[in-house]
Amino acid sequence: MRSELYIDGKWTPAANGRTFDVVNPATEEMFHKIAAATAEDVDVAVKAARRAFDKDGWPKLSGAQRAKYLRAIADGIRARQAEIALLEVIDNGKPFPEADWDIADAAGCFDFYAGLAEQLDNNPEEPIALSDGRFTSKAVKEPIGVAGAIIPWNYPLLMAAWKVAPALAAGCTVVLKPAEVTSLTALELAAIADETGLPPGVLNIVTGSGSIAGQAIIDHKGVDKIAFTGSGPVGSKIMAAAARDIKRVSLELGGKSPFVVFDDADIDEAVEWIMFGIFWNQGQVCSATSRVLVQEGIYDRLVARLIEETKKIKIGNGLEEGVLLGPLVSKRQHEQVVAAIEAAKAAGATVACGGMRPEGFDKGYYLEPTILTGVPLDSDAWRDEIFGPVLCIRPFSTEEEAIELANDSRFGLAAAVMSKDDVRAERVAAAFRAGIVWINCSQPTFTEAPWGGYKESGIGRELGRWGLENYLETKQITRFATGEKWGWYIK
Ligand code: TAP
Repeated sequence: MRSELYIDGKWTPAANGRTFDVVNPATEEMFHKIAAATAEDVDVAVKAARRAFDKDGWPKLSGAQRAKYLRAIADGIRARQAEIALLEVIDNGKPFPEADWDIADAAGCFDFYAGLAEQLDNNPEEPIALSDGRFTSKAVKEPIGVAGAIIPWNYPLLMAAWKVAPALAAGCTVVLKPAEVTSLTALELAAIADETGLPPGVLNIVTGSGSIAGQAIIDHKGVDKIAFTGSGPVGSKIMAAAARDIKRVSLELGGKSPFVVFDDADIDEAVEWIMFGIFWNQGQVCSATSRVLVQEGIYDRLVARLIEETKKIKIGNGLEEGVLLGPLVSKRQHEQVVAAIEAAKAAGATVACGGMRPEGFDKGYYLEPTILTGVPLDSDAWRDEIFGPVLCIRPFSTEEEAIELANDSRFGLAAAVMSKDDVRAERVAAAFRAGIVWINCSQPTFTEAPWGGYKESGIGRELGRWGLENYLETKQITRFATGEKWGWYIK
């Protein structure tokens, strides 16, 4: 396990020698210490990234040359997939099969952006037709510069991949800060990148707290772009900080995503996707479909079936065979989710299932998968992100009412609809005010497709070609034909 910062191709302790503890959420045991970067460390990292961008030539490499590094990183991740997945489990708490899936996905993300880096070589410029024939013009794409990436703890390596892969593909250099509670696998990414011979300064990993290391990144004048995934309040702070020197910003924030189930849906299929939409990754998913709306005709039967299946979920240490729900990531997150359930009860909601620390789990940040009914529409439980395995479910009667309830949110990250009537499903999908819409499913995520939210769920899109655009500037180059005369001052 790595414990030092990775800056300018070297492993180094924090400037003041400070560290923070790494705790296994399944056992509450502290098992490691990692360097806590200071603002001084961030400054060294940003200067290394600047030099790698401005002088050492990373952006001048062809896309194909950068793609070679990205593919080598993908291979390096895959070669150590099980070992890295294990680190993710003891750091984050998620069940091993989910961690294994994430790590494979992270490798796939590097491969995907390697492909897009190569395509940059084929499409270096776009000719532009102008109204004045004496001029010719073209638009070219260029990397933005130094990207500061700040990521959360719910998909530690995968979130790192979503930022680092497109940034490097575009020709940017990166200073990445992982979440303090889950820094282990980002450091392994640095080790793998280092083994590929990635030039010093191209990728720098600064572990540490948001208030010190994160703040130093967003305040640094040498950073051209901030790419952030996390909570709304920190997203707001980042936009405000970025505004001071007009840094580019992309934000992927939270959600309170609806899942509308019509009464022609198959109940078992609906229950399967509802459960996947809220219990996968312990519900610590920005796009979790945490507000479920079920048409009256099947509401009672569906809720009964959902409770029956939810009670069967095997809870436990993510390393145990067959576990489908691990502990929440941290003591703080556990306390927040428990407090949200208590507030929902106080507001009049009924706990139809779960809501407690599971029996036999005295240690670890465990919580039963929870279903709340009768949740008032104006309560925090219905309106705010809980970020835990807590589902709010309520009935609706008409399509119009379902759309109105679904869209009545300050968020707009994702939404899902289930119906056997394809025309209706498409109509509802079109009516949702959300950046990601699933029909007859919830959560499947593909590296090729755009990811991001409407309203307070963020700005910009990650993944796919949109993810690459996040790290590119557009430059116009216009030429006045030799031999032509302008004739404004000199006739
Ligand atoms: P945040 O505080 O938003 O943390 C996300 C990242 O931002 C972490 O790396 C964090 O560092 C960093 N950060 C915090 N303050 C910062 C600052 N002033 N400047 C720069 N970076 C800063 O989220 P959290 O505390 O982990 O979770 C709180 C809530 O946010 C959750 O309950 C959940 O509702 C939501 N959340 C949403 C998402 C997604 S994917 N939308 C992901 C995680 C959490 P440290 O970890 O070191 O503090």
